[in-house]
Amino acid sequence: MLTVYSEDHYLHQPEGELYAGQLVPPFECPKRVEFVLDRLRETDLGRVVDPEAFGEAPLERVHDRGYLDFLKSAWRQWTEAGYGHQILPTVWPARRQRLRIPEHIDGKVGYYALAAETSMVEGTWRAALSSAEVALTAAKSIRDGQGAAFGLCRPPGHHAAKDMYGGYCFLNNAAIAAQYFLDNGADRVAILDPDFHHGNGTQDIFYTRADAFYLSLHGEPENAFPHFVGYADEIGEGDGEGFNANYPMPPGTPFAVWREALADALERIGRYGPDVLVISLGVDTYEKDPISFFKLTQGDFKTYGGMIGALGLPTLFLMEGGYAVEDVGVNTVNVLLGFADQG
Ligand code: 5XA
Ligand code: ZN
Repeated sequence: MLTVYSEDHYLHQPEGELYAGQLVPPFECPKRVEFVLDRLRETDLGRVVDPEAFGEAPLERVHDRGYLDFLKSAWRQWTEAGYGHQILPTVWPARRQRLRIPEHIDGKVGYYALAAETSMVEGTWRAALSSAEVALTAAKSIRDGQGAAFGLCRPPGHHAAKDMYGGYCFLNNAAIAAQYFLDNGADRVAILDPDFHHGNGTQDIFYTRADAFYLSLHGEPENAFPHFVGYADEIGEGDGEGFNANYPMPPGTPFAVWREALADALERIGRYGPDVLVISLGVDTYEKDPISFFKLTQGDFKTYGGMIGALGLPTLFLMEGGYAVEDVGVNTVNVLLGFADQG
């Protein structure tokens, strides 16, 4: 299986993350990707190649132009205001306030941010753009006939909505890739999101559409980020009704329960009959993950990779979360190996 990877992710290294009342070293860090690369090489899964340039046109297919301009210029505006270190939101449009985009960078950051744990630095835009190009290059290889590919994306993407960043995400790599398939010959795409967190951004982007079926297995919003979305009764709207499926699960969920949800999701994907499947591959469902509460073991990742492979669909895997850093490589590659064994 081909892997696409860019060193540009090193440009995004915020100083700290707001977590549990303090600034801590970011959970979402370059080491995660280093462990995945090491494991890919150890297991000889396939070639690792650089991404191609795609420019901004594929991003504009799923994100607002004003949002993209904000991401591109945020660091300049931040430093022109006399600020430094890293961009952090401090104010939001709260209930009964106006949804107008303010002039001051503090207001703009609050307008476009959905959470405060996600800092931006000077290289964030370049890293996010390269991450999207990693996804697009892997998608292109599938469009050109490969059965599967892996985009080792960093930063991740599934929380990024049309016009919001947060949850460590800036550009929605899975949505950009799914739209790329639709713009290049596919009639229907399914996006399966087994990351521990609900992919609010992907849901947001495709919620009223029938050409992309989004299915997410995640920690229930009562107890897990992003907290205000991801309930089972969110089934899509308008033309999209019936093409959004959420499987929220409680703290302590073991693989035996989780795999039932996955089996149901896979069955629905099979009935939908997509031309291609995009997987938001987060491995923060792992029992040792420091910010999550499911109980999957290392072997479970291989098992569920095999379940996905049994569908027999062209499949694009894109890296999302996973923070038990030293085990992220084994867990991620286990999914790919399980898939390849079945494929
Ligand atoms: O999939 N999303 C993540 O792993 C990010 C969660 C951020 C929680 N503050
Ligand atoms: Zn996650």
